[in-house]
Amino acid sequence: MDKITLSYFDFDGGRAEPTRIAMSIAGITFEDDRLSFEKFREMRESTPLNAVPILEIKGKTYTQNNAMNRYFGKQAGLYPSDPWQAFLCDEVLEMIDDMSLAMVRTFGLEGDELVQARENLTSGPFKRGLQMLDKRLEAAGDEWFADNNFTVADIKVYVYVKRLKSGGLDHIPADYPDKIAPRLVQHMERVAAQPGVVAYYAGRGE
Ligand SMILES: N[C@@H](CCC(=O)N[C@@H](CS)C(=O)NCC(=O)O)C(=O)O
Repeated sequence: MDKITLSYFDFDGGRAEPTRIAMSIAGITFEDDRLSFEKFREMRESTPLNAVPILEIKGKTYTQNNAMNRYFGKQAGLYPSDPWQAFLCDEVLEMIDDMSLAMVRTFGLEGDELVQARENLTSGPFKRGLQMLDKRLEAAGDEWFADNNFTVADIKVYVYVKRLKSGGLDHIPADYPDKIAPRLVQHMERVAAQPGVVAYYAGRGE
């Protein structure tokens, strides 16, 4: 089999973690190339869009995390075949990307500016986004986001809510998701207990 390398920052979150999990569930062997920020700065200009994640297959480099999620999600049985259910899955994938972008715009801020920017997020786009996801989950049957099945949309929301609940993001209290969207916290625990997710983290020695 051709060597596959997924390059992204060295943490269990962000735009590559759902792809790592989907690839693991699909049983695909890949090099999990984890970059320090310094290493990324060095190689940034050599990447196609000056950004990661990037995927290398047969010496060619590919971009766009949700394309990766769909591609490996299909191989893992984690992507709906029904077009409407696929749309519901995609809507969730893109919503999380929008929220990630809003968060990234606050990186590098400090002091009062950071406090204000994070408060704007938690009272604005994050609140709206989490509440909408909470409603979507309820409408889908309160278990999975699409297809009445565990899909890449569930993995994407799981990774994001886990990050919000980590307490590692300044001025976003760890109980923020519990207050805004309690269904998503229960959902996070449901996803964490999925055998494929348990096996992925066990395989990483966690
Ligand atoms: N649309 C791209 C966005 C990729 C992206 O913006 N990645 C961020 C990290 S999550 C990045 O590499 N930022 C570095 C920079 O802009 O210098 C995707 O979906 O993969």
